[in-house]
Amino acid sequence: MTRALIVIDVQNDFCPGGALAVAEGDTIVPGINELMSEFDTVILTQDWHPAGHSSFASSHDGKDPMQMIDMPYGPQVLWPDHCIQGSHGALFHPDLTTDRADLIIRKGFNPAIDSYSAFFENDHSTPTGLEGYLRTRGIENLTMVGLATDFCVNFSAVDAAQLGFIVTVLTDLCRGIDLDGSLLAALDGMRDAGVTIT
Ligand code: VGL
Ligand code: ZN
Repeated sequence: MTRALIVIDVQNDFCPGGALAVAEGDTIVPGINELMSEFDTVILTQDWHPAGHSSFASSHDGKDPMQMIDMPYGPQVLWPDHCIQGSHGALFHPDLTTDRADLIIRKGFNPAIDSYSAFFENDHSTPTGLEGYLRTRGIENLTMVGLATDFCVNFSAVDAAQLGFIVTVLTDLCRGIDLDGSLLAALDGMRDAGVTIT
């Protein structure tokens, strides 16, 4: 069975010193680089927002980062400005091996909708195209690593499992944000969706 490694959002803004830093986010980079040699196909995802994106607290009067807001597609956490297209923060961590990537999929570019998942925007219906890419290449088995465990890794893994892919998340090579218990909830949700967690 054809397998792919999907490396989620290992970008400067999610690493220490970045705008939405995940604790120890940078420590997973060497392990991810080593793991790439075990896969024929490596895919990277890149959070890629236009300035003024609707998921930024700064785009909403009187709102602070980490507050919730109701969007037409459901509840949405408001984030600090991060991963702005073309910015240093949106670049991959400088030590991440990017040469092995067959595909770099960018997400979150729609100003009105956030996109945690590599498969669908947060309306859970607008596709990114990744499903078609994988299916047309005959890839059925996915291993996911990266940032953040409880947001983009979680949403990507659950969507992939629901689409019928065989999904494993290697938690040693992920780090989480953990907002109000979101890390444990994400691990439970991924298991419930049929994702193998190691
Ligand atoms: C992410 C929050 C906002 C992630 C992206 O990569 O997990 N989290 N944008
Ligand atoms: Zn984002």
